[in-house]
Amino acid sequence: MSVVTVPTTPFSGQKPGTSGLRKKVKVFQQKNYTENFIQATFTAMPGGSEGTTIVVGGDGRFYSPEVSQTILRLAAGNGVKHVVIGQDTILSTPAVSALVRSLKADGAILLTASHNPGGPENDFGIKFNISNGGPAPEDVTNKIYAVTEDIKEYKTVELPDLDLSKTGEFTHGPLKVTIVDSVSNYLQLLQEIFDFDMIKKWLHETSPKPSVLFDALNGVTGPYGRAIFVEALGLPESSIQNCTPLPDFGGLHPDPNLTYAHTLVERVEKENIEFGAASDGDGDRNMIYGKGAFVTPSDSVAIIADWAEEAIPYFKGGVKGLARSMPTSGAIDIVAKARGLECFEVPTGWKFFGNLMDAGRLSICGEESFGTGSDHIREKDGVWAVVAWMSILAKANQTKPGTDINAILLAHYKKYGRSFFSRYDYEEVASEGAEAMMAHLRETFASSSFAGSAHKATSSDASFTVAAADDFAYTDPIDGSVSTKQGLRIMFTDGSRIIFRLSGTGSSGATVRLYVEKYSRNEAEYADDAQVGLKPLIEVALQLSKLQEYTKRDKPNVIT
Ligand code: VG1
Ligand code: CO
Repeated sequence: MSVVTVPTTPFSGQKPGTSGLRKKVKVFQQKNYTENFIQATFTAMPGGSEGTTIVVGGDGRFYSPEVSQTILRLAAGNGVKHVVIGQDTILSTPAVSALVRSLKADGAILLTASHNPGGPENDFGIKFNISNGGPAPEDVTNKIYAVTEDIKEYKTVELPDLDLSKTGEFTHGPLKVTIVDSVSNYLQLLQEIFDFDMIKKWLHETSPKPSVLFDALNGVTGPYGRAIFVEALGLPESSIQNCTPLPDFGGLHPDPNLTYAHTLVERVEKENIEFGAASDGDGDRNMIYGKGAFVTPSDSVAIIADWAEEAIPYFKGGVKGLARSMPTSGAIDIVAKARGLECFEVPTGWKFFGNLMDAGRLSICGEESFGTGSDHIREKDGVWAVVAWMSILAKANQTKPGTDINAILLAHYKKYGRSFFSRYDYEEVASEGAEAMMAHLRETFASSSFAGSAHKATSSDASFTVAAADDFAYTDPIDGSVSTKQGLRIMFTDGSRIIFRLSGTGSSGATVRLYVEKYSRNEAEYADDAQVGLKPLIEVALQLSKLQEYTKRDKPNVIT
């Protein structure tokens, strides 16, 4: 079977965003659209695609079966030697990262739009990961984009569809294809990281037994949830829900937060469930929610970092360093300081953590967007975070039986203070309005009188004085690469912050993200609702940005 060169013409806008190329399914279905992007990925692969081994997986969303076959054909056309692919293409994003690392593969292609809804009318996505198992850094994604801009042909081998439903080794034209079980490699990794026996003791030998509910939101983590919670930890079938991956996620928006994972929240509250958790479409996000206790992701990573050495065998030898994305609250910085660890602040997107991990300077990190993880792989890892929290509870219960999520949170606040944090998302606003608002803020920042100016809330006497304002830029401490325009931030003299960013994961229009943070050492406030404490700051943010005027929106779509 010979390689065929097919002429094509470029499509505009094939620029990977925060986490790959995400567009409506209909956009990917255009003739040659997907082929162009995959060809550009092979062309831009560091070291080239000839003779390589690549991993292919995804969340099983609509259009994945077709694109999997396209990838096999173009991989053959581009001289790839070996493709390792999940059964029915199902592999969570963390499982792909783990496989790349354990097989020492040269890279991976992930078919996912993460937490974005799926189905013929919704989103599809393609993401390239490099040989460390992490998302391609900006120099690679920029190269992919540059290739798509003047692509003239793609290389393919006219192969029939390969049946991906059975595991095993196959010869497919010039390719060796290994179809792997979706779960086993990843499950083995988690069993090496955590003390499953300790968790089992807590689950089965505490009286009364703590109840658990895991919700996969019909995304990719269903089979992982069943293997871990039901089969390995011996929990009843009723402790998992929505655990069959569906191409359209059963119509759900597979994003684990209080808005989209509300059936989990309702069951936890109604059935007095101690430990609830959810993950997103591709399995890299997580939400931890116990009865009356929502753990904000910024607190979650700080608490995991604080407990890691004690509760998780993987970290027994010590934690190397900590990190967070810029908008994430400073709760983890406080833990780092107390423990004498380095702490890094990187731009939004998991790709920025990879170099630090590869250099041995980072063990645990997180993003406010329900992303938590460690250097066991190079992606954030939803199920890992859930098992990390179970480990913390199991450990805490050894010395203090009855410790629940709320108790862990309050103990943490008492020790370190509380960082109140919230994010407002204004989705699908007109791009021009969103850009104009950002331009207005940049102009405001440029004025010499902005630093030092005081801003009063509308509904109270609270007032905030600007200490500094900037457009966040990051220089990677390992390779020196510079990323600019990563979010507009205003720091106030009391340590509070307001940040504005435009999302890089949407598939149409613009999404404005507004992040607010306020730190408190006042014990009387620790149990407060974050929305109440942050209200004055949000009012100031809306005034300063003129958000309502520019976006014509008086309410966010989602508050987290
Ligand atoms: C969002 C989050 C970011 C996260 C990214 C990918 O990006 O804010 O923290 O890394 O999604 O997550 P943005 O540019 O839309 O703000 V996932 O679960 O989509 O891979
Ligand atoms: Co995701």
